[in-house]
This record gives sequence, structure tokens and C-alpha cells, in this order.
Amino acid sequence: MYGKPLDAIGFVKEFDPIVAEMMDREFTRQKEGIELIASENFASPAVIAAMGSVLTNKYAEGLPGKRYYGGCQFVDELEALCIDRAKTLFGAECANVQPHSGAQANLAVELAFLQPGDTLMGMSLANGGHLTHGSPANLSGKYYNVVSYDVDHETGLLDYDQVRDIAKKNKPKLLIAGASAYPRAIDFQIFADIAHEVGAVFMVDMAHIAGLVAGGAHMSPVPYADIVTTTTHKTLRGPRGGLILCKEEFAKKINSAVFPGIQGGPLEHIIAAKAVCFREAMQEDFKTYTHNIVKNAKVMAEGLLEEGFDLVTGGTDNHLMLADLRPMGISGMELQTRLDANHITLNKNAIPGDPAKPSVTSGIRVGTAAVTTRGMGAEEMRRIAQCIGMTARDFEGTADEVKAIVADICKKFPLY
Ligand code: DSN
Repeated sequence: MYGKPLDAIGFVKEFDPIVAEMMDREFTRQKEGIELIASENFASPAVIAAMGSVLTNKYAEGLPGKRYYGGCQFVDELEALCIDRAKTLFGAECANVQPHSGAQANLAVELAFLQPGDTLMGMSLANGGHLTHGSPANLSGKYYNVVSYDVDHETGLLDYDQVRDIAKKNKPKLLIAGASAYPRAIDFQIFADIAHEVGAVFMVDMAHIAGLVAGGAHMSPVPYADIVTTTTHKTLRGPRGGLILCKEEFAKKINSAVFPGIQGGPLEHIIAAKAVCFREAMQEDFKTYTHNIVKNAKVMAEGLLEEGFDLVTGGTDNHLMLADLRPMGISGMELQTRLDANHITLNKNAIPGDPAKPSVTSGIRVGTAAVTTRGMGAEEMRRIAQCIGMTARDFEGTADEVKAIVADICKKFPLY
């Protein structure tokens, strides 16, 4: 599917060599490094071209056919197409393609269904949830009465009985499933049953797994949830942005919560790129890509175990895994810093019940979406796992060898 992206950097350089040089250094970093951040990916040249287009010039507050500005006839067509594609791709009744991000999508849902002080239940940030699922540092934690569920600190697994008990005791108005750092499949049917038992609206934030869902590599939450939110740039591999899917009965509430509730003008250039992304995700090769992400994650997990890492839950069902570094005697921050120096990018991550500060952590999160997009397979996963092991055990002694392996892999699997 890849051609080459347009020469945006060269174009910028003609007027602004300072910005162009910064863009170029970032592009070089992407090309010459191994990207393991579980929430990142490489968008296609067509997605990137749509983002960098004249559509950015247009104001279009409102919805297709009901705008507050003139001249919206073409962006109306485009946004309507994007909505249709989102509905088709995920089998949803309704879609709002305007959220600028996943965080905006989540806040819109919370605004739509909760009054300040109402009870919101989500997975705690420290155990793999997201800021917008009720973290005290986020608006969701400040405006609503938050009750959180954790994973079991021994097994690292979701304890659905615990979720049910907490829900029954606290009767949340909104129950959120979905995570930023959970390596196993989530059973949305059980969550839906719990939500129904306590009369909660059930929302799934599928941001991390949206691509897997689109490609059939993870159970879809759409048949079970009242509302599904997502980003469009993680495993889904589109532009940086958000999306809300919902049942017909909630569409009006959701649409007004997005605009005028929390946003002004939609980003029509990003909406065009979302439409391109959805078309890409309907292709046969996208299915293959998503199944390969999961295969690669399993091989990476085996490789990390062989290197002596302890994996939370012992492995992965999706695109990511969490390594508990305590047996290796190194913090997440230290390993992230060392790997950065060796041109391997990932992020430090708290592990369940982590005794270390969030800025330090005892773990790392490893994702395989971006390396799969570059075409890498089992052999590369094993080599990368070895590089992570070498870097953790003997950074100074192995740095040259690791950098050479990274350079070799990147040369064999060029980005674009
Ligand atoms: N920041 C994203 C992640 O890395 O998982 C979640 O929004």
C-alpha cells in the first residue's frame, strides 16, 4: 500500500529551513529507529497527504447539511462519506468523526451522559486505564465521582467479579471498558452484562485495539456497547484524531456533546484523512496486517521471556505486552533511556501495583503495530527482543552491536 509521502519537508524548506530541518531530523529518527511505542504507527502517504491539504482552510461548525457557515457543500459530502465508512467498517449504527482526539471523544461521552458529581467507573490509570477514564489529574476525575477497578495484582488479569462487585456497590451512571496498557483480550460481553445489571450506560474505549477490531483480530465491542470511542492513529493507522460510534438512540446527545459541547470547528483535513484510513482498513491486506501484529506480539513476548524478562500476565493476546523489569534490576525509565540511545523507542510503563513512581516505573510497554507496518516478521521480533535484553543487561558493552542490528533491520525494512 505504500508509496512515498509527498516531499512536505522539501516544500517547507523553501520558506522555513529552520522548521524543515527539525521535521527532517524527526523523519530520520523514524526511518532509522525501531518503533515499539504501542500507541504509535506509520500512516500511509495518502493519509498524510489528506492531512496536509487545503481542507484545513474550511470552517464547518455543525454537521453535514446543518452547518453554521456557507461554502460547506464539499466538506459536507466528505464528512458524510467519512461517517458512512466508519459505520460500515465497524458495523455501527451512528458515527461522529469530529473528535480531535481520543481524549476529546471520551470527554464528549462523559459530558453527554454525566452531570458533575455523577458516578463514573473505569479502569485505574495505574493499572492500565486512561487519564480520561477518571484520573484525578484529568477533568473526568475532577468533575465526576470516580470509582475505579484494577487488574489483579498477582495475575495482571482483569477480575470481572471484582468489576461486578464494585459496579453493584457504586451504581455508576457510566461504565467504561478499555485500556492503554492491557495485554490481554477484553470480554465486552461480560462488561455489557455488568452495565445492564446496574443500569449504567456502557462505553468502550477501543483506542488501542481499533485496528485489530477492524481487521478481525480482536472481538468487536460495537455489538455490546452503547458507545464506542477510539483514536484513529494507533493500530488503526490513520491520522491523529478521534471517533465516536454509538447506537441511534444516543446519536443526538453525542453529536451535541462534541459540538457545541467541547469543540468548535471540525478539522475537515483530518476528517478526509480518517475517510482514507477507513477505506484502507476495509482492504484485505489490512486484515493480514492486523493478524500479523498479533503474531509478531506473541513472538516478541516469547523472545522477551527467553531474555529473562517477566511479562505481566505471562504474554499477550493483542498488540502489546508489559514487561516487569524488577527481576532485571533496572527501572522503566532507565531502560527507556538506554533503548532510546540505541535507536529503539518504547515507553516506561507502570506495572500492576507498581511500587515505583509513575515517572520512573518498574516496567516497559512494548507494541508491535509500527514494526508490523514496516513489514517486519518473526525473525525481526526475535532479534529486537535480544537487543532489548542486551541493552538491559549490559548497555555499555553491547551498544555498538545493538545499534548495528537496528541499522541492519531498518535498512531491510525501509519506512516508505
Ligand atoms: N497516550 C496514549 C498511549 O500511549 O497509550 C493513550 O492515549
